[in-house]
Amino acid sequence: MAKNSTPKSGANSGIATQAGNGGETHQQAGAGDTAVLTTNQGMPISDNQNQLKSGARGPVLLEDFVLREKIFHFDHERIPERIVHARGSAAHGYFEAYEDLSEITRADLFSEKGKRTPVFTRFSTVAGGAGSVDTPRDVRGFAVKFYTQEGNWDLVGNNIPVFFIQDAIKFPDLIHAVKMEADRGYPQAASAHDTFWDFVGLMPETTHMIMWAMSDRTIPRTLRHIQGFGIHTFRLVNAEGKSTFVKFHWKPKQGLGSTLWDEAVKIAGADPDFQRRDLFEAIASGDFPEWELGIQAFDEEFADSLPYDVLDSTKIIPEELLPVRPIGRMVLDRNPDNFFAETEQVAYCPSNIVPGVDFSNDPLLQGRLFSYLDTQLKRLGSTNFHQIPVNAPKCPFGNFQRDGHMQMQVPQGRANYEPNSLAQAGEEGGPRESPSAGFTSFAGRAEQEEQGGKLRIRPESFADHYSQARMFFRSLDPAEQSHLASAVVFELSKVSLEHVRTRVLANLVNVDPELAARVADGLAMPLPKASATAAPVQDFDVSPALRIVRGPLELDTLEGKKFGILIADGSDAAEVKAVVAAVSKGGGTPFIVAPKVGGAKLSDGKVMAADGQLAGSPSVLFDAVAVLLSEDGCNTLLKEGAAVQFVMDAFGHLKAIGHSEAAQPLLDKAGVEADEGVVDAAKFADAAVKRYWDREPKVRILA
Ligand code: HDD
Repeated sequence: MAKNSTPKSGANSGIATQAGNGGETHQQAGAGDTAVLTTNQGMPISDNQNQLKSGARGPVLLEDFVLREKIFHFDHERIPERIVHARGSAAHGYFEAYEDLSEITRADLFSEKGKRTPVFTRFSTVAGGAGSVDTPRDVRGFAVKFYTQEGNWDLVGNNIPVFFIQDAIKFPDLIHAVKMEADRGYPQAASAHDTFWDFVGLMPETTHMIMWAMSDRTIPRTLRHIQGFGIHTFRLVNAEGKSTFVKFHWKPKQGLGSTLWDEAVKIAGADPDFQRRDLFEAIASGDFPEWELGIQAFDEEFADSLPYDVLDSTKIIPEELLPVRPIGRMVLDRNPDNFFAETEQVAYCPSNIVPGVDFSNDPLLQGRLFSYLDTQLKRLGSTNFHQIPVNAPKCPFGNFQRDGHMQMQVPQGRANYEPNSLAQAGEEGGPRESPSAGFTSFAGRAEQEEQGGKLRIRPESFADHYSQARMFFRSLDPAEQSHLASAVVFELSKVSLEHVRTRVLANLVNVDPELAARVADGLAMPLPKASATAAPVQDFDVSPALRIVRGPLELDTLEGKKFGILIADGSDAAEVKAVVAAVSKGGGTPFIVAPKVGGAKLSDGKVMAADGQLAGSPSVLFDAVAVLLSEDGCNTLLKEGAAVQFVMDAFGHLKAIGHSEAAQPLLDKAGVEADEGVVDAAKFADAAVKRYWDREPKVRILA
């Protein structure tokens, strides 16, 4: 063994300084800066490369406090990940009110037209761990922290307007059932397994949400293309104390978009961080995603007129029945500076509300009001988690709560109790309650108290589990209905317990006999009789607003989308440039793919650099592709599986394919058939604005 050398190093990497309480944290020095590397005690470090040893090749000394501090800190870097929604991506931004809403709420963020309130928004998957992939079939969390001038308001919703269960006491059962099975520790981030469907079959209240979960909603194209919902009925309360029921809706200005299942599975392999990367890159490039906040506002009389209970989180109020009124917009315009400090440590609590917002008696919401605060203590380790910059209010705040682990504030004086009369002695007396400006809970209706007594019951008005599931299924576009039926077949095919499959089928008969028959056929199982229902199933009017495919939020646009342009040596320079220009002009992002990342030599003799190598840039990463090859280039790529797959997947995923004439043999080899989505390179930008749903029966057998 060669003798160790003992190089000396003066490398300084950087130090972090933190502003005062509630301030923001900034990295102040990078490689090459002159700031001196120090220990956490501020002592300058002379050598960050070598431990302190007894002799050049001897053992390490316990005395090496520099080493011990560094390793000690490293050993404790991880904190418990969220039990649900562990994998998330977030961004800063602002909310801007469209109008003065003081008629229905005294909340300060809605008090005047144009008023801006900072936000921090975190999107997440639910079931997978923090290191799981971005594209499993799963609900997406949509949590917004509004830093209002009267405190933080957390609207902690999902991309689906209903929930699996009606009462919070079932949440641990639901989550245990969907997460990895207890003995084997798999499957990760997947609902396609025995225990989840066992729970679903036995809990018919999950049926409406199951329809959404098996629809294309749970395989979104990007996080920028999802809708958000507050789900529960909340209250907005004005200065006179008048309450209005509301449901909150976030509509993406980018439009709604989904993937196909085969595509989502392949993205997971090609880029496990696909959605995180997309959000980060879009914001970094100045393409700021935006959502419109809307409310469905209604009174008790309207609520009483509905054939379902507005306190039941498994129900929606169709937009056709009660339109969504836009009240503002959210723009996400800044990536976090540090993933851990912000995205990981952000602590949302549905119990964080502000004057002008209040809860309803929804039993799911009521349980959440306890759970989140409790969970933050376990995750962040201290009751002072509200002092972490991303969690701290941006308005002044103060009270007589003191001490605790990791207290960052340094309160002055003796006033740590109230009432006190220290001010009379010229000392600081501390803050006082404000009966006029402070939050007061909405008093509620007399009848609600009359229903009193301590009861563990599910109200009769929560009994219908199928009518809205039926409405949802029948509202979808036929393409989406096929995807949904196929998703149920896929998931149930992974269920090994036959009686579980049969029970789910029996529940599906109540939703829609034809859907149940399609699923039974897909499983090659007999169709059982309908299961018993607790309430008659009703035929509600369909709600076209619920569609993604050919629905009101599906936008035919290049904006905010990414397009893969496959080139190779000899590709026509003018043609490549024209396609790049057309895509860019429409607001899309062109991404050059070539066999080698250094690029390809085009017909004009110049090398065009690639954004990605073909093997690492499959077409699943793009919204549409252009294949611009010379005859020679095409001949070479005919022997490259990745090139054939690039085209084959684009076609199979119903994407537009623009191509040079010479690329035709590659298209033929990939099994591409002519249709309106397969076009000459010159027409690519026009064709690339959408997917070609009508192509699907040619490429896939669906249930
Ligand atoms: Fe929850 C996290 C959304 C019901 C208990 N939930 C969490 C997050 C979202 C939701 C988006 C992640 C927030 C973040 O980005 O940090 N949860 C919902 C929605 C629900 C819902 C839309 C129903 C309408 N949740 C729900 C119930 C309970 C919880 C009924 C417990 C009784 N949820 C939690 C939790 C989590 C959480 C365990 C995990 C980490 C955290 O809170 O901060 O407390």
